[in-house]
Amino acid sequence: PFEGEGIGDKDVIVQMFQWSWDSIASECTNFLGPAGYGYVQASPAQEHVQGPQWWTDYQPVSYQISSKRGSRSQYQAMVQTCHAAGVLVIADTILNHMSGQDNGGTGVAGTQFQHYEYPGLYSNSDFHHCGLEPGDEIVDYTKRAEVQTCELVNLADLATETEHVRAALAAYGNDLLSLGVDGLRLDAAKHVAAADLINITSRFIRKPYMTQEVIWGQSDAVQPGEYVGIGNVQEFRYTTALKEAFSMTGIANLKGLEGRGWIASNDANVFVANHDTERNGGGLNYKAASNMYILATIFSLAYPYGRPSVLSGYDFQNIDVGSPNNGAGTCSNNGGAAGWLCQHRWTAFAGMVGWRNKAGKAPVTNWFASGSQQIAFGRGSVAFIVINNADAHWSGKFNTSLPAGTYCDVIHGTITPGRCDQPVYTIAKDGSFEADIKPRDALALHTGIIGSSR
Ligand code: LM2
Ligand code: CA
Repeated sequence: PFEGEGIGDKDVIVQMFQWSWDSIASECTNFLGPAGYGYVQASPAQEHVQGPQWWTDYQPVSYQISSKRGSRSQYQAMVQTCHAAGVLVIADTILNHMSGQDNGGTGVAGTQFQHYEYPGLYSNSDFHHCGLEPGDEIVDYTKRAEVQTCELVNLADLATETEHVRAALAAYGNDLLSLGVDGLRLDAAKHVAAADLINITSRFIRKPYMTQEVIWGQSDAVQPGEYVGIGNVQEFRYTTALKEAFSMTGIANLKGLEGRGWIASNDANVFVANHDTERNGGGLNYKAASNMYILATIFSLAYPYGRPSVLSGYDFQNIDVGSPNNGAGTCSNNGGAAGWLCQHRWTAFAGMVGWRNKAGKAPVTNWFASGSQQIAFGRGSVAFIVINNADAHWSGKFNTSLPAGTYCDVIHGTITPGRCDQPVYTIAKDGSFEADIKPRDALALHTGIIGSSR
């Protein structure tokens, strides 16, 4: 458990990729809080290298809270505003490395740096110089020392086993915690020895929610299970499995995600896409054909495995391009605007956040599959979902454990609390209902939104 855990039952994280602090604050008030999102994950907050690309944020040059997304005071105001809206804040933190630019430069807050020299903070001996590969670059993931002490894409690799570095990283985390941050994403956690992370995080002034990026690889020396106990571990096998199931092998085989040797549900953080996988093909992304990205996200919110993250990003043609609209996130009613996608507002996604909050810890009930691409299941007697990932209609009678009554389909109906537009389904006394689900579509009912108000 971490402090703040248990505030309501809201466990969904939304990653507001590259949104400015001011725009996240507004969105907490205007949408994220009312929709029931539990956490907002913001882009890295510390000073970083200059440049138009999004990934400048992952090259720290100092731990001043000052980035392309806004100032320290704007960051603090975002945390306060989100808290007032009932949304906790997760900071993306980079403990593994500093910048990767061989020639040095000036950071976005004015800090002058060289590769391996960050005045007043780190100098050459605070970095690993692994000597195992040309340019000290990580190439062989079967070698533990190489993965953890060589360089990830030339990024100066911190000597996280040393007292000076540990103290500096703990101070960076504690500064964020002092601003009211509730959780931390530990970027590139796999590249830092678990023992080093245990030492650093044990110095925190309180225990935040933590989610660690440990990308699984079949023959990798460093395995995700090593990081359980420090905090949640991101289960990338889930991301791959959903991509394969929805695009090829069929979603009927998604039943029972524990017992596959993955991270246990309580320790896992899962997603259909993050900012890396939506660019590198490691998972589905918003460009996927046949509604697969939407259906996969609906599944991730419905199924009780791991803590789900929903990515909210922007339309891109080129994988390096930075955020649109000068970083100011902007949405329309139930969609994006000014280049932003605003996935968090999509009717199906926002409706499923409410569905998941209602389902809580209730177990899977009434699982039913028709062929390999059509599934339906309930969560206890409070929620029921039908996902049709086939190119044909799925019509017939569905058996649920829901009480008799009329229910709103939160996949298509608007999410104004307590109100339902359309369509409405009637559950009979025996728990059954009739429906016709269109190809590559879904239907979701729960007891939090009953009946029709018009
Ligand atoms: C992560 N997790 O482990 C982030 O999720 C991922 O987005 C980061 O890569 C990576 N680790 C380092 O924090 C991104 C981006 C890279 C980019 C780095 C550093 O995907 O392309 O690398 O951030 O900004 C860029 C250049 C690369 C260059 C490097 C250093 O693309 O060619 O390497 O900067 O100058 C020579
Ligand atoms: Ca390292």
